[in-house]
Amino acid sequence: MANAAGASGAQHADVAVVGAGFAGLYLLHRLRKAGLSAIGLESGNDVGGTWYWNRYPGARCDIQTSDYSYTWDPELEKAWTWSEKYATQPEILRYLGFVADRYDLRRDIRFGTTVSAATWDDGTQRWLLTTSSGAPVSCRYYVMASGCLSAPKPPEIEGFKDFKGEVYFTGRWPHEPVDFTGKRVAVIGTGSSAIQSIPLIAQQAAHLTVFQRTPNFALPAHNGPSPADRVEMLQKDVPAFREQARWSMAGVPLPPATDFSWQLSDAERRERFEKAWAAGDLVVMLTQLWADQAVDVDGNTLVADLLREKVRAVVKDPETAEALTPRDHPFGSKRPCLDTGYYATYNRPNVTLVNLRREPIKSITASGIRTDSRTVDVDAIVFATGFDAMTGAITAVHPISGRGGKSIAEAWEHGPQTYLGLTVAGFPNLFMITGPGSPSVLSNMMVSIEQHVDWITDRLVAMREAGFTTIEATDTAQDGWQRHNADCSMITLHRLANTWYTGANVPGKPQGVMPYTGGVGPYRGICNEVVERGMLGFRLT
Ligand code: FAD
Ligand code: N01
Repeated sequence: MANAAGASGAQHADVAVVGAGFAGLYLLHRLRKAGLSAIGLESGNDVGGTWYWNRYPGARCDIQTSDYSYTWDPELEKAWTWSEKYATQPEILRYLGFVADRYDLRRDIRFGTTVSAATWDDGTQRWLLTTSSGAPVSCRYYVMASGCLSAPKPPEIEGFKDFKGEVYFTGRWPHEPVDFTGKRVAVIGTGSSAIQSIPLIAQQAAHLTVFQRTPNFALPAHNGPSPADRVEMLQKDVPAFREQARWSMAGVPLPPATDFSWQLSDAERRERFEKAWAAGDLVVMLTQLWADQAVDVDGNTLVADLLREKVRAVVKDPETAEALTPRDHPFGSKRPCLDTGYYATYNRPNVTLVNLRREPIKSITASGIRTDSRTVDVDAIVFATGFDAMTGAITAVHPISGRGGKSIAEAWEHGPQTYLGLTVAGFPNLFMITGPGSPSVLSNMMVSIEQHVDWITDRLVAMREAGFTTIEATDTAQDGWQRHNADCSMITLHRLANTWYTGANVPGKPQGVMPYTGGVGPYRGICNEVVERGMLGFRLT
């Protein structure tokens, strides 16, 4: 619990936690249990983070909910049962509300409060956070649990403000019901958010026009009850299942395939592929086919070709099928999507695909969207245009001013620099949950979030016991971590795609593979080793 406002008018706490999503909630719980006072600061009016904001039709998780759940309390695991293999946004939000109630977390959170700036004071060795409402916050430790996909990308399309109809952002969907019945609707974008919402919007709208710049790979979710084999595997030994996930590459306990593509016949490869297709699971398709699928272009092309066949098998119009077929990036180098009836939607008479590679958007007008070759008048535009990912929510706090007054924006001018994706040299006592340079979005986020929350809380407790009050990464350690990240990213194919993983989706953003590509298990081992070797790479005072 935080102290009331002090003489300076600031509210004092040991730790300020920005964000009340999966990360912020677990962190608040752990800090409280450790006897540290904490205050949560959240822009939204309730808990949930991603699942509070992304209320668009069809929003679901794409990691099976058996894996996409908290694992830190066995009693909590027993107290909640998911209704589906991939739960809907309302169910995940209910789960987070249930957790907040069960552990009485809301009382430590200031909702409707955005942190707008943060300044380190060398004299007091504290951070002072400026907030959009209420008292500023003075804290010893400042943790950005602010999300990797929480800052929607502003639409950079000319004329956006001229449109007179309804405007929606998938990442800021209204809380009130939205009804497209009888309306002409445009969706801009064909990433995961669009691919989930398009089939449902098409069922309601009089006409739906999808504006696609880059087609994505998408697999059928085959949603329904959790698969029996997965439930059995989990129930047989819950702690072992969770531990295996923690030491896996992607945070899901499936050992990757070890045969190489060239060791398999065409028939064997097809058999494995069809099995993965039927499984309706991204992690299965990304890791279970052959060992070279994620690291070698030829091994990857074999998967990608089979996936491309599937588009042609469903979409009747050959020109539309070709436009929907991804050809510009290896499978998995960009986040693939999980869909329910996505491709079949393009066989509906009320759906049109506009291929922006052939006819780019020129502008948005008062009545619709103008491309190089036509104007499409609509009543509503849905921007499914994504996020300023991984760094957007951090740099939106401006300035975050560290030692000597240097801001994070300056320190990251050429791209994010971190030590372990957890800390930044020159910014003492600042931590990020799933920050750039950690496995983060390349994993089941639950595993990565819990590992970061545990690591940070354990470090704060150890520091308190040893009488330290500040912790800061050294420049040497940070430089070394950057080099290691770059080396790892040369092994996978992520560098071959223009994606939000690399910053390429935001005009002007420095580019480079932002998440750590070495896997969550190896990463966990490194974080543990840092501790075992006396906080290697950190200066403690
Ligand atoms: P968030 O849930 O993003 O919460 C961060 C919170 O911080 C937000 O509520 C935000 O309002 C708040 N905040 C940010 N800046 C400030 C500020 N300056 N002041 C105050 N508050 C602030 N991951 C998976 O592993 N599996 C999935 O299936 C999956 N599905 C996803 C589906 C969607 C639609 C999206 C967008 C993402 C999905 N993700 C998935 C990633 C998802 O973001 C994480 O799994 C997880 O929910 C992140 O939790 P978090 O607490 O770290 O961040
Ligand atoms: O965003 P995206 P998202 N003009 O960046 C297009 C997670 N998630 O919200 O590719 C025209 O993927 C852009 O085109 P291009 C998941 O990790 C998970 O869909 O840049 N088009 C692209 O098609 C996911 O990866 C789920 O050429 C423009 C789209 O908009 C991440 O969140 C569901 C444009 C943006 O796609 C982000 O997904 C939802 C412009 N000016 C999200 N600007 C699950 O299923 C952008 N685009 C669990």
